[in-house]
Amino acid sequence: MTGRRERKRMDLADAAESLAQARRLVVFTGAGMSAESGIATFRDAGTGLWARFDPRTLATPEAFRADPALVWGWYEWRRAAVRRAEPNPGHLAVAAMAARVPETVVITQNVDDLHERAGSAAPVHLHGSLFAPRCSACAAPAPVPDGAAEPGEGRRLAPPRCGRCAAPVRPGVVWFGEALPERALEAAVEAAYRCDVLLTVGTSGLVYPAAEIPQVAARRGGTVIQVNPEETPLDAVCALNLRGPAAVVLPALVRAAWGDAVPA
Ligand code: BJW
Ligand code: ZN
Repeated sequence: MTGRRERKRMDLADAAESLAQARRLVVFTGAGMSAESGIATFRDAGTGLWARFDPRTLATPEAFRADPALVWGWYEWRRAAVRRAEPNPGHLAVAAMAARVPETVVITQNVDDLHERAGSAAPVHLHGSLFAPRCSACAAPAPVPDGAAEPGEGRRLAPPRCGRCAAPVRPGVVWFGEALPERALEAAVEAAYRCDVLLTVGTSGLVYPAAEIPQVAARRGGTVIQVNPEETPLDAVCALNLRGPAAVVLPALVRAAWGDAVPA
């Protein structure tokens, strides 16, 4: 009989073999990717943002219209936390994969910049970015505030005004009920369509259309491998489920695939 530990080791070896042979790789990430950098996820019990804050009053266009200072203050607080955070060994492992697989596309639902800071040059940001504020009326890009006026948790802060039309500036993220950025979604679907391996990391797979991306890869015959300490609805489309934290499993995967260390 195969013990659980032995099964886990074999799954890692199988995943590493797929990775080492991949010519076109997609790494699809969610909030769990940045959890070990100290950035809260959304839906983890107790620690997730949605356990402490109501998404209806913070992450919808209606919420911003009703109380722009509440919403802007919340996102300024979160951007400050991201600025203080550092990429974790999982982010570094993703960059290391891109250096080894001929064609790698990193697709993230995260609004932080930790993939970029770890060396993944141009991740596709499906849900926008904390570092791309824009006008809520004319969509003109607005400067990223320097963070000097960092509000505390839950504190209101009036948003700056657009330099072109004076309407309030909004966070450059995708709220519930809003369309995803067209070019990002197209690039993500195309990469999923073409890849031979898709690694889905740290996402609950509950938010659509992003959750379609691993499903597209699976339907097209790509090998989908999941890294997550918990079960998710994506288990069903995954050939291999590596249960564990991203900052541990991803470096182990790189070592098993290419036999060299990930720069720490
Ligand atoms: C670890 C770990 C470790 C922990 N290592 N792993 C019913 C059915 C289907 C769809 C809908 C529906 N009703 C409404 C919808 C649509 C809606 C939706 O999907 N809702 C569902 C929640 C039901 N979707 C939308 O509204 C989207 N837009 C849309 O559909 O537009 C249609 C349209 C078309 C044309 C014109 C107009 C409209 C937009 C969705 C936007 C999502 N926005 C957010 C906020 C972004 C800004 C911000 O940061 O504030 O995006 S919500 C939030 O969820 C955020 C995330 O990117 C997203 C996904 O979350 P993620 O990353 O998966 O995190 P968690 O917390 O859920 O999971 C963390 C995982 O990590 C867990 O599995 C842990 O186990 C794991 N983990 N530690 C590895 N160390
Ligand atoms: Zn404007």
